[in-house]
Amino acid sequence: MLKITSAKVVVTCPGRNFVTLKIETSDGVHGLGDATLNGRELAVASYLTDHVIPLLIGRDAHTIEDIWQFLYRGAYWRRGPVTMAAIAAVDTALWDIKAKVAGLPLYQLLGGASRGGCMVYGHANGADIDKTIEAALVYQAEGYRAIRLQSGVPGLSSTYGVSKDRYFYEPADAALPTENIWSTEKYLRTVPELFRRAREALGWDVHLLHDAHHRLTPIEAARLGKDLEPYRPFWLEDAVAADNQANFRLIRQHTTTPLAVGEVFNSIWDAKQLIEEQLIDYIRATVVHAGGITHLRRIASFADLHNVRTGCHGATDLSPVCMAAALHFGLSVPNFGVQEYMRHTEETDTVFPHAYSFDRGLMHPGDAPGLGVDLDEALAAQYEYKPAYLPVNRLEDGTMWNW
Ligand code: GCO
Ligand code: MG
Repeated sequence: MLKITSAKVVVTCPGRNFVTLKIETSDGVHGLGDATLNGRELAVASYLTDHVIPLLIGRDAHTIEDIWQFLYRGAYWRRGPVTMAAIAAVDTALWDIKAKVAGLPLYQLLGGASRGGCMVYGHANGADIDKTIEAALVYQAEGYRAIRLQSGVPGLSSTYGVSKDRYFYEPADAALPTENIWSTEKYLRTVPELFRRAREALGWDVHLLHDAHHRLTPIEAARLGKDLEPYRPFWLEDAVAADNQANFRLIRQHTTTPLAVGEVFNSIWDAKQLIEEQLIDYIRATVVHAGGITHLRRIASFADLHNVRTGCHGATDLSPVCMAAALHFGLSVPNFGVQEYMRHTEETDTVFPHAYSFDRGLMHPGDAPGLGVDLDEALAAQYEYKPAYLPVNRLEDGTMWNW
């Protein structure tokens, strides 16, 4: 038996907030799990410290599935982003430990590599179409095979996906939520033109993606999907909120543009109808927000039966610990689609030294035993937690809308 002897939560803010669980064992081997929930970080930190860590001490670190079931069924209050991020952190840390004990990179325990690397997409954005294309050309020159395009919308002073910095996009930018103004009409006039111009400038050999960030109604999303068809997008992401999974039926009936959704999903049940009815093409659920590697594998296996491929969320609010886990998972899973990759800042990368790397549009988790990521605790302690919220959206008449 490999006893869990201690566990602790480290909250650090090297440019942005991260919550990390560290589990230690009787053999001196430790494991890490990401528990970051953007804008609600301390809720997960408390859930872990006050309600989960006391349950872990003395358990066998090798019994990953049993501990997952214990934390899921044993909470009685199932699911939800806070609970599932906490379970994910435990699960990821335990996989890290198991792989370190085996002396193997985690992907070897998940069945081994199914491909040479994971195709990733980068984020090209700009205040207008010209600037977005300019940014996309830089990504293309760097070897990216897939690029997400987001552009400012004429008449709107700010919108989702458009960054103040050329390379780093950080939407959780204020101690209280910033208010953005949204107009679907203005937005729907801009995106097809963005894609037309992008195909002209970038050609047809690169995959182009777009995120509508939950702002459309199903019929509006159907129209956008149709308008984008001539430019063959890789996917249209989060066209509508999926609280009601049946929303996607209407979109599906009208367009062949591939659909991706699920970065906010925390369980297989959030995606059951979407997958079973083949209403989507890519599932965006990721390690930290969907119950860890154990649960994400279950979602991916179910998706595989229905021709749905993975497209894990990989924004900057997911720490390098999650990124590493996602790459081990992505390298091994048969129905891998693409992995999102938003570069972390240098400060973040130094707090979390890691073995994963980027080469000509593909990422590899590296061959260090375990996840191949560590946490420099002394450095982490120098970056104190800073409250930060994601923005909110209002329509031009003041009505609250989805951000
Ligand atoms: C994406 C996402 C992010 C989210 C962010 C919220 O596709 O990468 O939509 O940009 O907005 O992760 O915390
Ligand atoms: Mg998104």
